[in-house]
Amino acid sequence: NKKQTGFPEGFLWGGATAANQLEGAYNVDGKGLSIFDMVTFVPKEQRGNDIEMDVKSLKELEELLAQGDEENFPKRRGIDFYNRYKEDIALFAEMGFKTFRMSISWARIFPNGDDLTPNEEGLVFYDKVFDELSKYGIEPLVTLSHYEIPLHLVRKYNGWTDRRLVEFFVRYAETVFDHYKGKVKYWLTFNEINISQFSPYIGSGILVDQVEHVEQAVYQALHHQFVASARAVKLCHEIMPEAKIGCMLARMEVYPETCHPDDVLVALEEDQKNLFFTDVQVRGAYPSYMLSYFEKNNIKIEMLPGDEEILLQHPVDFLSFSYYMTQVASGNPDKLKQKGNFSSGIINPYLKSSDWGWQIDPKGLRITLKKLYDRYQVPLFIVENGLGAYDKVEEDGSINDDYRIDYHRAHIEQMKEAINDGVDLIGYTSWGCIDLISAGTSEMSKRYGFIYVDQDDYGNGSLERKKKKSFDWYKEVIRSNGTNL
Ligand code: P53
Repeated sequence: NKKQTGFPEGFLWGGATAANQLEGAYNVDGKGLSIFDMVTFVPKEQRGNDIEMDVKSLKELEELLAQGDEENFPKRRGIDFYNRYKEDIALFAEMGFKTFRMSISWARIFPNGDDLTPNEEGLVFYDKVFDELSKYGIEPLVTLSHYEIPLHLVRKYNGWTDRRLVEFFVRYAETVFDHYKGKVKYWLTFNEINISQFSPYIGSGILVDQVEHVEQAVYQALHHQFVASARAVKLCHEIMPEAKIGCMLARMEVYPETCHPDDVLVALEEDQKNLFFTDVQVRGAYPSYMLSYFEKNNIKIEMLPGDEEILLQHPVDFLSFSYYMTQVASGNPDKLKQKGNFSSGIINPYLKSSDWGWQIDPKGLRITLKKLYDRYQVPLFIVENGLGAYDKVEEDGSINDDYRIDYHRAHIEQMKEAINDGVDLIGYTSWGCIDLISAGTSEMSKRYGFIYVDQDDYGNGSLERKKKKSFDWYKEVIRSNGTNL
């Protein structure tokens, strides 16, 4: 009954990225197109919301395909990690990273998604990356699917609405488990599996004009992902008994706007809509509140015999999540129509916002850690957290990102409190440890890194890497295992 005080020995400090946001080389060495290769940069003035990433119709998709240039599609160029991974990994090693979160681009391994055999050149690329990480003793943490559905699966099957995607994904998972066993010990199945609730295209490869009832299609697609994820968990354990595999949730902690019971009830229900995913993936079954929601909203999930067993028998080993902000809910429906913080219409008056309107809430991280641990009692892993901000390069070349240091310090302090309160937290990988293309807006100027990358929103720049002030700060955090903040 020994109680943990402060960060445990072996805590997995590091940084997080995704293939589609940093690799570039989108059509090189046999890689197929993936969903994010089709998303264009929209300047701030023309953007409706803070996430603008869905392709909504087949017609739109065909028009984008016909454009065929790189300029408007920042995710196609990324930050050229494909060619610069050695230099970048050396910088991560200099910061003392214990772990590096990255994703394998599904379309590099199976260019169409439904191919029968993998693309060897794709496999070779990640071998080189894992070998480079291993030189420095950095453990890779690998996401199998981070918004990187092969585009062919969208055009031919309308994404995850089609049950056949389960087999394609399982083939992909088995291929990479077999190939990289011994090199990768930590795996995640689907990044932010709940994102389909906001973005059917990015989360599930669904073109909404191709379906009659969007919510029905989304939850059916999610069922297929749950089954695919559980089968990947099973395979992972069979092929690599020493490996650990987790789920990944974009955690949306929801506060009631007031203590009015109507507000509290709506906040609870919003929270359930978010925790539904981990209820399935950690507890292994659909929760009754969701079955009731399906009934009320005329959603019918088609399950095959054996689906419920596979979910129950193969829950994940740990729960990972991204944490950027909290939400506010109200029982008054009019309030939700206002434009406010991310998905909800209401701004929390007690919190400051980032330049993108994401409300900064370090204590909310502690609340969420405690809530998740109470509910699930499995190890937790924060695999994304960070501040998207404009950075300024001074005349002497320095980048003084004290705001970023303050953000991470405040969150890490709350993580420490949560550990002291008894939460089993195994790691922290800060998002975009090197500047990369924004998922939501395809901007380069929304920067998260400890390492600056010289490139603008239009792809101009030398791609030179520079250490920001936060680089040395984070290095000391890791060296002191979270003691010197
Ligand atoms: P960007 C929305 C809300 C919370 C997390 O996002 C989100 C999104 C999508 O924008 O995505 C995660 O780049 C995602 C990363 C992404 C990161 O948050 O829009 O897993 O791929 O880059 C930050 O600022």
